[in-house]
Amino acid sequence: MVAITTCRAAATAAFRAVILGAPASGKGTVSARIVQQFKIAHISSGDRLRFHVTVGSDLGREVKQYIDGGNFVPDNTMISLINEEIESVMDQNWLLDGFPRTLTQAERLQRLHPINLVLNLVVPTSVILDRVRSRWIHLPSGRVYNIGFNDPQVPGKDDITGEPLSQREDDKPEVVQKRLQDYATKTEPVVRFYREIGVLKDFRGNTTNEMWPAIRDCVAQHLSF
Ligand code: G5P
Ligand code: MG
Repeated sequence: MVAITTCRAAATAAFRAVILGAPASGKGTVSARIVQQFKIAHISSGDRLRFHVTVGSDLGREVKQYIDGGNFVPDNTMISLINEEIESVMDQNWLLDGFPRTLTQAERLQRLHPINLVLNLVVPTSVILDRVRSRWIHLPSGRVYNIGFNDPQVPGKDDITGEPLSQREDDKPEVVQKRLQDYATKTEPVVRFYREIGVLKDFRGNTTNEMWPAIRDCVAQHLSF
């Protein structure tokens, strides 16, 4: 399957982007490439939440049960966390990953910080189920590996720090099924919301590598405006 899209740049001053896609569709992987190539700020809601869980903050204690069970964290908690994160990078171009994922979150975000580009990753479910089985992450940084796709240099260790890698509680098969169902019922309305506004671009494929050239060109075109 080949990535297809046309990406027309919007006449906007700053890059205010969102990357959408089902669990394990490659949002984090694509975001890392965008950050590396275009030097923009990246805010991953899942990485921020897992960081709070790891350091044992009040927020981390509050959200751990939701994340481990594959349930959405309440909208108000998410909106205030992400709004704070956005405020800290308002002088830069930024990309949100994992937020918004309910219509309430999307509408609130659009009022606070209007989004002008949404990259929508569409990857078949069978591919996603294969990926989560082989995913390993470095919890403190959010760096992500996949056995056979982007292996760590030393098995089980993070490339940068040498610290141990772990598997996510919510990558257990039964939890992944629930996350995929929630995506279909609660996040597909967000896809429709952005499509109606006219800022959404679809990228379809089985691998990140085949989708990447079209995504890269789209971001470059948007940034050059
Ligand atoms: P997250 O962390 O936002 P998800 O479910 O949206 O979780 P996830 O699982 O982080 O998304 P991803 O970022 O889309 O997936 O994908 P990825 O990590 O880049 O890639 C998946 C794997 O595939 C990796 O191992 C990668 O190396 C590999 N891979 C990538 N491309 C390829 C390829 O081409 N080939 C192969 N073979 N492998 C590849 O949210 C987690 C939880 O936090 C809460 C919820 O509880 C949520 O479940 N949460 C929120 N709750 C409410 N509202 C919000 N806005 C929330 N945000 C987070
Ligand atoms: Mg991710």
